[in-house]
Amino acid sequence: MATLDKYQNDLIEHSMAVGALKFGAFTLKSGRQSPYFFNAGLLADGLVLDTLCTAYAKTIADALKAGLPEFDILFGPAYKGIPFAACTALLLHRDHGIDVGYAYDRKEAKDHGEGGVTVGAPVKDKRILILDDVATAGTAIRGAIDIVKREGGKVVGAVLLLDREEVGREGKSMIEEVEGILSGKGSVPTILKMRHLMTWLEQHGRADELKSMQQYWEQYGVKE
Ligand code: OMP
Repeated sequence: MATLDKYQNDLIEHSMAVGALKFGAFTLKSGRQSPYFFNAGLLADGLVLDTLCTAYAKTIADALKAGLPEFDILFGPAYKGIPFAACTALLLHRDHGIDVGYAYDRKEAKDHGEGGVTVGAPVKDKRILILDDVATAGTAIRGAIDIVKREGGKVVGAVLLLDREEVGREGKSMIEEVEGILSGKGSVPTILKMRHLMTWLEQHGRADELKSMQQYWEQYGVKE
């Protein structure tokens, strides 16, 4: 079983308190039937935003020390990524002395005023770290990578809230597939993995939910 650090445990518990992390029966975007679902859109009050963005900032700072390439701008895909990227940029500055810009995309392109698809720090010719929430098969994160590339940015990596540790679109682990199109191993650090949620369930004696998670892992989990 994976060990849980305090910041990871806090994030799981605060996410459950606001109903963002639920155990039950859910149909995913990919059509997979999942025993849990993480709706990051519900991480929407001061306390949980503090917990989340503290965890994002720590994960990024640790990854930089471990070899994640340096970057200029944190890119939070619309809509959910916008407040998360802004607050994380603030905490990187305040708590870690790491100064980066932040940017995000518009869902509808604008053809007047300043125009363009992205808002915030200009991404053209800059090194970009994408900040995303949940990744299952990797479709959403690939979409964000494409947006940044089209705008002339160089995506060096992506930080995730939750890696569901599932098989990706090419039949390998989703993380390996996405690392392969970014800067290689270590370029997609994550705050939580599915195994951390299983540790939490075990520590809280929630045997039935843990069993459903194990069965799901057998079916769609990454085989090590
Ligand atoms: P992929 O695009 O397959 O990686 O799935 C990630 C997306 O699925 C997220 O951006 C969400 O839209 C949604 N999702 C969640 O938000 N939470 C989950 O626990 C699972 C999914 C999902 O549908 O796979």
